[in-house]
Amino acid sequence: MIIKKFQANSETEAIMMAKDDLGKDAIVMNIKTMKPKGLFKFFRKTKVEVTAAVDEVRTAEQKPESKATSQINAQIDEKLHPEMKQESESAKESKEIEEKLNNLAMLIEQQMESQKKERQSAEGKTADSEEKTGDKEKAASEKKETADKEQEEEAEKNSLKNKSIDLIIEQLTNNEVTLTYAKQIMDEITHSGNIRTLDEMLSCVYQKIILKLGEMKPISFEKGDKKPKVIFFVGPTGVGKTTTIAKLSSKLLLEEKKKIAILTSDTYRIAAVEQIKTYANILSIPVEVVYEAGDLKEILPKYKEYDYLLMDTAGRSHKNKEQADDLKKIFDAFAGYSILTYLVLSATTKYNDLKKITSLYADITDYNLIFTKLDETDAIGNILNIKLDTDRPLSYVSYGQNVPDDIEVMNPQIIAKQVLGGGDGYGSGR
Ligand SMILES: Nc1nc2c(ncn2[C@@H]2O[C@H](COP(=O)(O)OP(=O)(O)OP(=O)(O)O)[C@@H](O)[C@H]2O)c(=O)[nH]1
Ligand SMILES: [Mg+2]
Repeated sequence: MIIKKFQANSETEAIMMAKDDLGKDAIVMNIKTMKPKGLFKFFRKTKVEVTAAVDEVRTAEQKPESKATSQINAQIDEKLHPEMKQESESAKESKEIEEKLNNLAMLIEQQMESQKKERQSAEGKTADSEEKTGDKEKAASEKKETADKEQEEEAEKNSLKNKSIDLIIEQLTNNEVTLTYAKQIMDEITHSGNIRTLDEMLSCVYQKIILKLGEMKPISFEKGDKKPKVIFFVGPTGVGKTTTIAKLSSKLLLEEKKKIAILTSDTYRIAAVEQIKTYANILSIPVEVVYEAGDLKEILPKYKEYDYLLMDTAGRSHKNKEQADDLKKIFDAFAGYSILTYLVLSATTKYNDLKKITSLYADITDYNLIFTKLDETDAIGNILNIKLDTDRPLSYVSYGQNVPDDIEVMNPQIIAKQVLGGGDGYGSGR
């Protein structure tokens, strides 16, 4: 569905603009008088705004989906950013995000309210003329009118609710949440039966996504863990495993004051050992090269007093079974150690490939998820898809090449906001 707003000096003019742009099948969803006051005071002149919608299928030739999406996003941004600009930096957490979503809900509710008022004023005019025909007749017709009006209002509310559900599903799928998961989220929310207002609907979707993303699992010691704890970084070629190790090493060393060493079994690529040594030298962290699993017998006793051993591995093609077997051997060599494994995935990888990769690694070990390259895409729905597919904990996100700055523990509120079409996510130069 394509939803667009048209502003003009009169209702007729705005409707004509809508029909011109969207075609004769366009349905008028709402008519609103825009007054320069209240929450949306940035509307300077009194104008009439018509919200019109048309089925995408009918307009597919003239209106590609991406255009519709950018229109909706632009509308949301246009309404929400003036408030955002006035907010202070420190208020950038959950309260602010919820406020943005609430404002979106208020916008939709305002549309409902103004539609109701306009209908009431039209009915008021009809009632005035009826006054002349006699009080009794008027009372009877008023009763019927009230019942009709209530019915009409209920139907309108339901239709607007359905349109809002469609709009939210469209936002989610545009950001690459699968249609199945988008529908599942909306079903869970609407079937809970507690949603009374649109404000509540948006708030529930936002909260539900945060809940589904679950608790983050950054590097830490857990009950029963032994020192040194071995942190594996595995994943496809070029996703950012080595860069992620460099970023995290720096944080663990400088911010958490941990004693760490880096091990690398990536001896396949000529420059790989040099790459990790360059980072490690800057931080004065020891590096050990593990050519084969047997080397660990000599290497490991040197690091008994260390907190963490960060293990870099060669990028594996998820199609190569032999490479997967090599990795298993290295895991086996660490039997008896406390191990935490991160599967590093790029947010730019296609969903179907991510599914294959995650299922391959599930055969090798339990893992936690790191997503890299969030700066290279806005559509980060795959984070939610893969979380729901695998039920493995999420942990860090990386959003640039700068070591050590461009990494942090994933903030589910930012992800939830971004998949709902909110700006300022990890991909926008944080
Ligand atoms: N834009 C962007 N680039 C990144 C990010 N993380 C890593 N890179 C870049 O991706 C490229 C590959 O990074 P590596 O750390 O070598 O990736 P790898 O997974 O170790 O690669 P292999 O060892 O060959 O499997 C480098 O150019 C990195 O600078 C990120 O979050 N965003
Ligand atoms: Mg590497």
